[in-house]
Amino acid sequence: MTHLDYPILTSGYPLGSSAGLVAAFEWLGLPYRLTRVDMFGEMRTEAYRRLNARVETPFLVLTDGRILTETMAIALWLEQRDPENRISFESGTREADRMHQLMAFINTSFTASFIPLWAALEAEGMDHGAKDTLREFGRHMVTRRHEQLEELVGNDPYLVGDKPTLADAIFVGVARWADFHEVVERGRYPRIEALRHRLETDPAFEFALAIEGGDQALGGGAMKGVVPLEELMHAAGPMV
Ligand SMILES: N[C@@H](CCC(=O)N[C@@H](CS)C(=O)NCC(=O)O)C(=O)O
Repeated sequence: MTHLDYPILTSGYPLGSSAGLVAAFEWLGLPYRLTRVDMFGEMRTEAYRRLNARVETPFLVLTDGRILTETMAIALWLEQRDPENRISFESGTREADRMHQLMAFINTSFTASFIPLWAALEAEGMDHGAKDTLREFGRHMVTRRHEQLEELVGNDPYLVGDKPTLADAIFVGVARWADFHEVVERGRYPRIEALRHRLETDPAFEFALAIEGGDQALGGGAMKGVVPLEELMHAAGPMV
C-alpha cells in the first residue's frame, strides 16, 4: 500500500481556485507537498481522468494514496486537523457556524455564478448570439452574488473575525475571476475590495500565486516540495 510522507495538493493554473487552499495549508502550517496542474493541457488527458474522473482541480492525495476531491471536502479535512483553530473555530460556536455558512455560499453560489462566463470563453463552435447570452447571464449572476456577499461581509478584517480562515481561503482563489472576466466595477463593493486586498497581499496567497506561476517559491516552510504530476499517477490510488 502507498505511503506518502505528506499529503499532496494540486495547484491548478491558470487562475485555479486551488490557490486558496494552498494559502490555507500555509496559514495552518501543516506539512504538505504541491503538484502543479496545467488545466488547459495535462488536465485534459486520460491519465488525469484516472486521478479525478470529473477532470477538475483541486484534489488532495492523502498519505495512504487515496484521492480526496472537492474543495469543501478538502477544507473540512483541514478543519479536522486544526486543533488550535488557526484557520477555523471551535466546533459548535457561533463563529464556526458563520464560517461554514460563508464557505458554502462561496463554494456554491458565488463560485457557480462564474460558470456561464467560463462556458462562453471555452465553448468551441458556439455561435456569437449564444455566447453573448451566456456572457450577459454570467454578468448578471456574478453581480447578484457580489451584492449578496457585500451584505454578508461584516466589519471584521476577515470574513469571520480577525484572522484568515477556511472561508477566506475558499473566497480568495475565486474572487480574482471577476477581474479576469472584467465584470465588476472598481469601487462598487468596498467591503469585498478591502477583504480582497488584505487577502491578496497576504504572504500565504502570494506564495500560492508564485507556485501557480511556476516560480520556485518556498513559502512559510510547511510546503515540503513540488511533485511532478507524472509521479502522482503512480502514487495515487482509488478515490475516497
Ligand atoms: N466542485 C468542484 C469544482 C472545482 C472546479 O470548478 N475546478 C475548476 C478549476 S478552479 C476546474 O477544474 N475547471 C475545469 C473545467 O471545468 O473544465 C470543487 O468545489 O472543488
